[in-house]
Amino acid sequence: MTTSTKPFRQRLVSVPYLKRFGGVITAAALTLAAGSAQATDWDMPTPYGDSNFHTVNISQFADDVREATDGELEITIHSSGSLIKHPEIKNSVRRGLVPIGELIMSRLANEDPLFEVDSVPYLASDYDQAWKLWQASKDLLSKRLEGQRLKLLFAVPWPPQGIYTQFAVETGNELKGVKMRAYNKSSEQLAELLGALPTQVEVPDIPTAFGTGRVDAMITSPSTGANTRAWDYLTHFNHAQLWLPKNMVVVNVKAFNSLPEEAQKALVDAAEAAEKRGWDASKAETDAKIKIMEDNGIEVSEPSPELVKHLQEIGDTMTEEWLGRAGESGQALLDAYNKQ
Ligand code: PCA
Repeated sequence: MTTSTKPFRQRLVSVPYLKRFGGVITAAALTLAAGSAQATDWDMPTPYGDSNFHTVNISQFADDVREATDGELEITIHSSGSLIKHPEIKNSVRRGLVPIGELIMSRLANEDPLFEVDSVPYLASDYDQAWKLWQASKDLLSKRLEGQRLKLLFAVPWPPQGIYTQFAVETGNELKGVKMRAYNKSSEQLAELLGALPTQVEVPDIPTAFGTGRVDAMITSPSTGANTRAWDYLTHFNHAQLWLPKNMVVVNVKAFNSLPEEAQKALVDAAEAAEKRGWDASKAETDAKIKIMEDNGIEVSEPSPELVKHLQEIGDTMTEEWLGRAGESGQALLDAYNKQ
């Protein structure tokens, strides 16, 4: 964990919490005791690694905030779940253990199906559709988060999701009984409907999960495939373009409100720039990472008509099932999306 060396910094992480994570608390405790805090240090956990384009994007976001506030607001990124593990990031921000954090939106599917709308197969499977879906869902999702005293700063999609295997996938029937790595409710459900055996594995744990035989296949993007060196344990990538799940950056409302007005503005402005930059980076990432995989011997293919049909049928079942859970708000969201 990184500890600020600058004096007079105020940490919004509770001391027992820092202790639990083995942090050095003396400087922070002294600073608070001195009561002379002039600038603010924020710890920002993310589940993803340093080289990932999302992490590069939030690092730039942190730089922009530092620059715009003249160093008054310093955001320190803690990547790969090193400070807080993915399943705890949202609640840690909510409870104020950390003021800000990044997580994948669809991870909140169990508390509210609306957060999973970006992971329903073939509902929005290219960047234009994903953007429209985001415009149609942004206010609704922001309101839900506000109810938890969280402010949604921005959201950026991963490249379209596909299927990684150790053999060619022609119809999808080959996936029966295969141990499939999943990362949210939809990927788990999709794997089940394909007859595969899903297991949730966080990105930093992917190489070990393959190395130890916990999984033999995975659903993810070209981005995560290349970042986790898929070629070390897999041979095929089917670019099925199922959905584009989004990461979001949320901030604790109390922490946000405690900032001086200029810093609040700096944060919101930097967030707006980060969202735009992130969407562009995501688009560029798709082709760049597919090329890296091909260069490393992964056979990349487009889905056959049989596979598309199979996946679309599953997509229809999942859309219906999702609507059943999401109810009227889900229908309103779909209507707003279809009007875009
Ligand atoms: N990478 C993340 C989320 C989606 C993606 O492309 C993962 O595989 O967990």
